[in-house]
Order: sequence, then structure tokens, then C-alpha cells
Amino acid sequence: MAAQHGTRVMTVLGPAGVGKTTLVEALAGLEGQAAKREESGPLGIYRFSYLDDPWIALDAPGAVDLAQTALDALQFSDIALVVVPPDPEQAVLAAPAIRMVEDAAIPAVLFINRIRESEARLSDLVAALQHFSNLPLLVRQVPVREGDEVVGAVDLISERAWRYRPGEPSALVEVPAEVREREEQARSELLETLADFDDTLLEQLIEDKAPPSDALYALCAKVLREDRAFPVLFGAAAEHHGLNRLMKALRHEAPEVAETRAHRLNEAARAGIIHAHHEKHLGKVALLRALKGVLKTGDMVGGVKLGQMMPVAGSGTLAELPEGAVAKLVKTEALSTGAAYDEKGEVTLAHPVPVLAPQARATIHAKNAKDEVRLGEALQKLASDDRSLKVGHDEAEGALMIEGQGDLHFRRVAEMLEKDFGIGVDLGTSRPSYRETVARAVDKHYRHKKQTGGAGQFADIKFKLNPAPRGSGFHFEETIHGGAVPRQYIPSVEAGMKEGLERGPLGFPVIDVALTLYDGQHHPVDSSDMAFKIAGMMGVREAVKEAGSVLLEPIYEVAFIVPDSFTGALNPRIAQLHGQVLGFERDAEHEGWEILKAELPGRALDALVGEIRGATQGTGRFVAEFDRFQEVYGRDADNILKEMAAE
Ligand SMILES: Nc1nc2c(ncn2[C@@H]2O[C@H](COP(=O)(O)OP(=O)(O)O)[C@@H](O)[C@H]2O)c(=O)[nH]1
Ligand SMILES: [Mg+2]
Repeated sequence: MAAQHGTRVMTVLGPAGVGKTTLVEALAGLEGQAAKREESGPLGIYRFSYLDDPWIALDAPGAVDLAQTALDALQFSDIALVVVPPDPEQAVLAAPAIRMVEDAAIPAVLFINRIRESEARLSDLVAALQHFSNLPLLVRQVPVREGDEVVGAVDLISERAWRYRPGEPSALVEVPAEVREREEQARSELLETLADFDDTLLEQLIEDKAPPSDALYALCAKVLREDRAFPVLFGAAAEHHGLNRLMKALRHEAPEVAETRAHRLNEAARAGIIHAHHEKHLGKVALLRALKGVLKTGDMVGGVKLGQMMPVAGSGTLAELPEGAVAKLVKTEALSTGAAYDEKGEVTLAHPVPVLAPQARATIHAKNAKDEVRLGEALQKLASDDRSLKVGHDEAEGALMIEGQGDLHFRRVAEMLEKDFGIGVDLGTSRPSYRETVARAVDKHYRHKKQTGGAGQFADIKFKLNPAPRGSGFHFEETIHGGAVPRQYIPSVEAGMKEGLERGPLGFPVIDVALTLYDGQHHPVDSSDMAFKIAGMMGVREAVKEAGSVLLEPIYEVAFIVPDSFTGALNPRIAQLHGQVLGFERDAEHEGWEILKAELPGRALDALVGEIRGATQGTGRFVAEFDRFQEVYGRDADNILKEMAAE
């Protein structure tokens, strides 16, 4: 049989431990062949065929810390397979995957795994999943039970029943009498939902005519591909139950790359980078998908000539890559994860997957000081492969800082630096940036005078130091008359004052002060730019001390994005972290989610990732944005200063 379809790509996603890897292995081996598999970072890549159709399956990591890899895999896939646990109580664990699928606007099939042991009613589980889904769920099968066990399934469109057999394809059997009533009920629900999308079917239902199966299958395929409903199938990956049914559904219903390109990407896109990672001797290894036409070595993609392409989970090189297929590409520094390219450059995507906001920060030092520069470069490379990793600078420590998704993410970064770049690193705690300001106004007279041997130094200034409103930063003006401080020296006074404010008595930059230079004296020989700069610097330092320092801490506006059942659990934790809840609302873009807004001090940020994951079984996330600096007084201020001093 010749292949009827080009290579299609599916991403398999869902919570950790739900059975994704087991499922992909089983699907890839359905026809008896050994699974061809390799890895790109945390992404498992499988190449296999089913009924002669070529497939690539991407086994996305379930860990929340690595969620960007799952999102990136979705970007250039044709279809998503969301694996869900068979317990309604645990349906919420699948909510982040459903959310990702909705963000990527990708057609998705929900697969309920471990159905054999499931005692829950399918309808309860579907209701729990529906709570987290924007699109209607199309239940396509009902289980056949014997005692506590699910031993088979009835397909609701063909109305045929299958009995699972250990180690063999399921057997076609009569629909058991005790299932018939449930089957009919579920079938009419399925047809009613489908009729919302199709007038012909609606008429048939009204006129009580039996719609033909092939028309129903075609309608299912259409609503899936148009991203208007999620079909629900079930089975047991470990026992290979329900897997042929699943693969056949995917075979008939998953879109081809041309449709993916047109609907979700960009008609001009020639190739997309699914994922990339670094290897010690190869440099960057990118997983590239041909999105439009055949790609050959030497073709232009994103303004660079395509180098050697290698098959996924194979050996040798590929002379050409058919449309839809996936290959590995080495030394492709110019091409980045998540991006699509035409001949000349990057193209915009109709539905780009989100880039995850940082959930945690850490300082990072090379174990060997001479690696510090290479460390910066290596981190930049890792960040170009992984968009959820950001490289910055920690103000308090004067060190490199990474922002990412949590401890697991950071440990992986450290491992890759060691293994692929030969740089050993230590991770540390990144601290919030504090500021200070002045409590009172001060009128200050400062004279800088030095007489050592030859030319002396002389500068004399009078100025007012005033507290200024929050957010105003540094403000300088002068009201000098009659050249008491000659014009040319005034900028030096200002520069000196700025420098003097870089570190206040508490050890932090001094902000929100207004300075007015109103008088002074100079000397025709001994005055100089330098003398006035020193006067400005020393003068302002003394003035700040006299005015009294007030500690300012950074305040962040934090949006917590959580399944709605967890909003209540989050509230007390925010209070414990010295935060203030501002309110919450439904997430307008995702059914079943809420967005809770709060203000939290910078010192709470490090604890946030643990708190939100603890309160939401790992499903919640947050986006923190710096808002302002705010005064801290009393014991709070003392504690912060004590802690900073201790470190
Ligand atoms: N009983 C049963 N166990 C399963 C099934 N699918 C997966 N498992 C087991 O669940 C565990 C986690 O599976 P795995 O595929 O690694 O989950 P992943 O983290 O989603 O990739 C493994 O011990 C599997 O053997 C299933 O259908 N039935
Ligand atoms: Mg796995």
C-alpha cells in the first residue's frame, strides 16, 4: 500500500507519569517494528509508520519546569495527543496541557489512559475535563466493563464493539446487551454536539433519519481540524488497549502539514525549528521540519544555506527532506527554537505559542573564574535553544543571573553547561534589588579644600536635598547667580552628586531625591572640574546621612493563573508572604481558569514558585512584573537589613 499521507507530526503531552512515554513507545511499535527513537534535550522523538503512513511523535516532558519544550513541540505539530488520567479527581492535572493546546490553537485528541483499572464513570471524567476545555468534548467511545475492569469499547459512530485481548489486536464482538442503553445515550449526545456544526446532520436528527457512518466520521475529522471540538478516546498504553483505534482516528483525522501551515503558521514558512540543543562536538543540533515543499541541502532557509540533514533516529545523511518530514541539522547557530523561516528570514506565525514567564531566578558562577566569559556566551546559546530561559545580571551580587522555570530547569542548565560546554558552575540565590531614599530635607554647605605642594583643590557648594515623590528618581537643578559657582563647573557638581548617590548609608542606591544647587564659592587657580565633582559627591553623601535613610523595597504586581478550584488555597499563602490580594477574575481565554492579582514584595519572589505549585498541584503559574519601590519601616526593614548583612 502506498502512503496516503505525508509525514505528520503529533505532540504527546500531559502530566508527568500519566503514561505518555509508554503510549508513544506502544504507538511506534504497533506494527511490530522496534521504535526508532532519539532525544533532543528533554524531548523524545519517535519515527514510525502506521498503515504505511509516516509519523513523527514528539514525547513532550510532563515536568512543569520543562513546559516550554512541550509548547515549542506543539508549534510545528499537526495534532496534539493529550494523555489524561482516568480519575475525575485528577482531571485538573491535565488542565495545563489543555491550556497549552488552546494557546497553540492546535487540533487535539484527548486520550484517557489506564482505562482498564478505572472505576469512575466515563461521563464524570468527561465532565471534569470539559470544565477545563474551551471546546466541546466529543466522546467517541463508551467502555465495556466486566466486574471492575474495562475489557473493551464500543465505537459510537460505527456502533461496533471491540474486546481487548492481551498482546493481540482487539477482537470485533457483538455490542453487549448491558452496554446498549448507555451506548445509545452517549451516541445521541455525540450526534447532538456534532449537529451544532452541520445543518445536514441537524435535519437528519430532526427527521429521525439515521446518518451514514462515513458522513459522521468526515464531520468528526472536519471539526477536529477546524479546532472546534476535542475528540475523546480511551485505552491502556501499557496493555496496548485501544491503540489501533486511536491510530486509525489520527490517521483519518489529523491534518497534513499544508493545512497546519495555512491555519496556524504562515503560508510563506518553509521550515520551522521544533527544538534545538547543543552537543559538545557538534555545536547546535536543530530539529527542523520542512513546512512547504521539499528541502535539499544547499537550499536557503532563513538567509542561510541548509547544511547536511540527518534522519531522526537513523544514520547517514538525507539528500532531501519531503514536505512535512523532520530532520536534524547541525551547526545551525542562526536558526532558533520556535521560529519559522522562509528563504530570507524569519516569518511571523498566525498562532505563536506563548513564551513562559520566569518562575524562578538564580545567580550562576563559573567554578573556575577564568570560565566566567565563556559562561556568559554558553548561557546565551542555551537561551536561544530554550526561550523560557533568560540570562541577566544580578544587581546585588554583581553576578550572572538566570531566570527560568524552577530548580529542575536550573539543574538541567548546570548539567548542560558541564556536559556540553565543559563549564562547571555553582548556583546561588538571587536577591531582590533594594533602594533607599531620604527621610527629611537638608540644607547643606560643603567645602572641598586641599593644599598639597603645588596646585591646590578648592570647591565650595551650598545645596538643598529634598525627598521627592516615588518614581521620580534623581532630579537636579541650580539657581546660581553671579557666577558663585562658575557655569562650567555645574555639570561636575551634578555628576559628583549622582556618583555620591550610587551607594547610600544602608548600602543601596539612593533614589527619589531632588537637589538644588543655590550658592557656592570658587578659587581662580585651585578650582577645577575634579574639585567640584568631589564636593558634589562628598557633600551629597553627608547630606543623605544627615537627612536619614529610608529603605525602599521593590513591589511586584503578580498575576497568578490557576485552575479555579485552587484560588481559595492561594489566598492565605499570599498573605503569609506579605502580599496583598487585589482581586480575581475568570480567565477570559481559558475555561476553568482564574487570574488572581496581588502585590508582593521582592523578598517573596523566591518562595512564589514553591507556594503556587504547592497550592495548585503544580498546575498554576504566575507572571510577576516590577511595579514600584515602596518604603519599609520598623522590624520589616531591620530584618531585611540583617539578612542582607548576613550574606
Ligand atoms: N497499568 C497501567 N500502567 C501504565 C499505563 N500506561 C503507563 N503506565 C505506567 O505508568 C508509569 C508512567 O508511565 P510513563 O509512560 O513513563 O509516563 P509519562 O511520564 O507520562 O511518560 C509507568 O510505570 C508505566 O508503565 C497503562 O495503560 N496501564
Ligand atoms: Mg515520559
